[in-house]
Amino acid sequence: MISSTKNLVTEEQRSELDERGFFFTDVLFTESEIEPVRRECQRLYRASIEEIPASNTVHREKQGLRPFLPAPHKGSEIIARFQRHTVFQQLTREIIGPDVDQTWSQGCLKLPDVGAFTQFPYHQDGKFAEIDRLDSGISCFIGLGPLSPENGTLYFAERAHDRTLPHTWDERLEWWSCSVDGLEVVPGTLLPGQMIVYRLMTPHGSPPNRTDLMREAFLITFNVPGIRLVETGELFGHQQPLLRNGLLV
Ligand SMILES: O=C(O)CCC(=O)C(=O)O
Repeated sequence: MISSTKNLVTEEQRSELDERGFFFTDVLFTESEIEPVRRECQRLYRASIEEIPASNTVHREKQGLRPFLPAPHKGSEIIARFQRHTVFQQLTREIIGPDVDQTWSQGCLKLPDVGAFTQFPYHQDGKFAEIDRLDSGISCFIGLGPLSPENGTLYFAERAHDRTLPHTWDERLEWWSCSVDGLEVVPGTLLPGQMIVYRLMTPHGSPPNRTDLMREAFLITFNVPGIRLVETGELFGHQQPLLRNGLLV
């Protein structure tokens, strides 16, 4: 249970975020909070496949195996409510400050693997979207079900979030890829309702799902308001206000 007077982030977790680029939380969401989000991600996943014309078999197959489910709050009131949960308010107030926007979110489902297509090469999110405030944001990778190396959970590379690593484009996986040789990597083994909080430049990637069951996770990113793309100066991401002056908007 989260109390508004006690800090959610311990001194040790704060140091880990600064030094390693990530920290693990306890289980912070109950089963009755996580299960509806899990079911909504499943519904949005099925709907996303139906939206692809039957003639586009390649796209349908890719979306079926390694779905891209951005901005799930737009299609689900339940997820929209979850994204404003007290845990996110308290966490971001303590790490980012009194003014916070939700800048990104996505359902992260991964089907039992075919052809090693369900892996994600190591990358830094700043490579996908170079924004002007890479230093102040955080992402939360949350277990909607159990997450393990076997089912393709995310791994995080330590102590590299203070620099930009060279990336190359992986044509087959359609993803940026960087080397983490020489870095310590840690698997995000999580229980449902537990999460890893990491910096936007923390290198992360995941192996294929080698189990017979779907891997179910959720990703949400927060930052100060008014984040812009460096190249164009355009506002970036969802721009969903969460906190102003420390209070829920
Ligand atoms: O779902 C995954 O395992 C990886 C997702 C990811 O790294 C990303 O979207 O940046």
